[in-house]
Amino acid sequence: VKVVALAGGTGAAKFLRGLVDVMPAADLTIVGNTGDDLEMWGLAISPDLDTVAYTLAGLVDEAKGWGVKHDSFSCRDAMAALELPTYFALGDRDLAVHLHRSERLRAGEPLSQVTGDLARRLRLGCRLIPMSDQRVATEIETPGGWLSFQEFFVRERCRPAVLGVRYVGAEQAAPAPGVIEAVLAAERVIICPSNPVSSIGPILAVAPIRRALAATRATVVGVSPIVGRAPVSGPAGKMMEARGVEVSAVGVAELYREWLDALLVDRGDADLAPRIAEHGVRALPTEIIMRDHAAEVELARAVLDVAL
Ligand code: FO1
Repeated sequence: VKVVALAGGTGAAKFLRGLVDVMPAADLTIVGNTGDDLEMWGLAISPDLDTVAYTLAGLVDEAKGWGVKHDSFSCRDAMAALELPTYFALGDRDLAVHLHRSERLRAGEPLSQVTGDLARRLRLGCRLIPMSDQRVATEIETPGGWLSFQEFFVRERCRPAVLGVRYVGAEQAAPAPGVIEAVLAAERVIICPSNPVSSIGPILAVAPIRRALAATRATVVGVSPIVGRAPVSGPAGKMMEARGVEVSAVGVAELYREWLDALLVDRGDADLAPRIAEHGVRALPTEIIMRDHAAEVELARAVLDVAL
């Protein structure tokens, strides 16, 4: 079965680690969010692509859910001593990827080519494609003005109120090579358990990707990143409120209603099924909290087993 997964960072990466245990990695194409990308110390950083790649390669720092395990931060300490910005913590080992990516982007290679090559070097076995080779920047409107995603998320620790969210450049952005073909050829499209506004939102903001999702014959299955009235992690709640949808699996279904066939929700949210059905989405109560690798595998199996 050919599978396409739309993915953000940590939650998606854990889910995908389960998925490659229950299907041939060669049949999987991951389309990654690049709305969180940033430049730091002159380097091009793609946090969500790296989180997915490090997690599938067994290199991720499990405690943080991003970065490389057992990393050191000597470069950051030296930057701090020079009074340079260090709010975004790049580890010494992590820097290898950013240095290499930046060098190739500067030489004119597209991000998709660099990412595909990195996936091969890390022996992921599946395809990892950024949503677009053009820059799409997620920005958050706060009472103090617009912030880049990482300024809001890391520097300001998600503290400011969220008044709005925009995806700068999405209108003009083309999907990266292979994205549309993969969606159209897929038998299953998975919307990973990621922030629907800041992780999946940027991918859906690229119009040809939206159209391909509407046209594909694949069964489109999502996993809710919201349990009860709160996100499993991160600022999805504030962002969904800014979007004017309820912070619950119902709001997730509403945001994805044009494309989604089924949504895996927490067992405790089973009573939301009729309201989710109003959006044309079938709710499937499941254990969706990934406490350990066995739970990641179980959740992946549940997503592949969905039959409508
Ligand atoms: N998240 C943080 O909260 N603080 C950091 O200093 C930080 C550094 C960082 C470096 C590389 C990388 O790939 C990810 C990093 N992240 C950090 C995580 C990142 O902000 C998030 O994964 C997202 O962009 C949200 O999906």
